[in-house]
Amino acid sequence: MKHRVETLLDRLPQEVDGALILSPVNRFYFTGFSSSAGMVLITRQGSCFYTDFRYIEAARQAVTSMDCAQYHKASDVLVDAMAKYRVKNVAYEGDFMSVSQLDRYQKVMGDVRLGYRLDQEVSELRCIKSPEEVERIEAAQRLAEYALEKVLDRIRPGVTEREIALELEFLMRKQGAEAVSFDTIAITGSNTSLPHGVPGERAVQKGDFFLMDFGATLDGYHSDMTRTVGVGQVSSEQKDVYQLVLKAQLETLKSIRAGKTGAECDAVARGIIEGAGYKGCFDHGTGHGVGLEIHEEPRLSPGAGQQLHPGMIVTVEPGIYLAGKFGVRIEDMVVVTENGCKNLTNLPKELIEL
Ligand SMILES: [Mn+2]
Repeated sequence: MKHRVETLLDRLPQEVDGALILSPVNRFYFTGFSSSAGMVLITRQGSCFYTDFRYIEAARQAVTSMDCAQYHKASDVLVDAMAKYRVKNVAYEGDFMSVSQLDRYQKVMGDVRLGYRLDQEVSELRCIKSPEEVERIEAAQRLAEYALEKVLDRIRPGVTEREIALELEFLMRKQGAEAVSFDTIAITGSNTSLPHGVPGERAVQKGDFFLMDFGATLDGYHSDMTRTVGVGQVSSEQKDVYQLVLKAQLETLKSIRAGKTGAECDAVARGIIEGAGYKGCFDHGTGHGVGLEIHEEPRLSPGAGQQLHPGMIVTVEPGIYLAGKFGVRIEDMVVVTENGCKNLTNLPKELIEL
């Protein structure tokens, strides 16, 4: 955590004396402590985590990277804090603060200027994962895989989407997940053509696809995977589409390595899918970063000019969606290395016909 604080300070322009961190996810990133209320002040003269009565005792035990102090309201301590750490120009999270919140803080702080947006610097820090962060994400992924392997036995004609979604969530939580990464997608039949379909009362039928996109959260870190399976024998059209998505996914995985841009990797999947005549049937990005948030930098999408670096974790999740018929998506999570990538997803991807 100390290293993160120092790296952020190194990256901020010289004329900025400190950083005011208010978002829960970035507070957790810099302190390792999770709370619904708090404020992190990082400065060149020292750093402090401020929180209220509900959290202060736990924070004092958990936060080792900086001082801790109690407040009733953040606005009560802002002026003194800025004076104590001799801050005149403080960076803030432009992506997080609302216009009215920024206004309110600026009024309270008087002469101290909220003069620099630090979103870029924090995002660049967060998207390179330390070995410990990779381990946590892998551990979260193992929980999701455990759930999927168990739930495959339950997917049979008659069972509903909601039942499978709940079962996946129950199994992940029972195995130790602190939460699900996002609203579980477990859909079947023609619903599978909805990339973010919502599980409902629809029942599984023979010959349909069943698509599951889900993940677990562990120690604050997320996992993300998608598998599409056949319920009994599927049609030759379904098979062909599945094989094409799998090919796009495998080729994109092969293309990933440090130095490539997100757009270059995205173009591999898009080229294969559109080249086979499915233009317009794959209109979301090929992948995204995963970490303390389920969707974060970097992106694998058209126009994503950012280069990949070792330690970045991204998903690779091409799909083909045929409205009113069916859809297929296959998603793994990988960590970028110097010469390629390491797949953090262990489950097979060959078409399963249950
Ligand atoms: Mn995803």
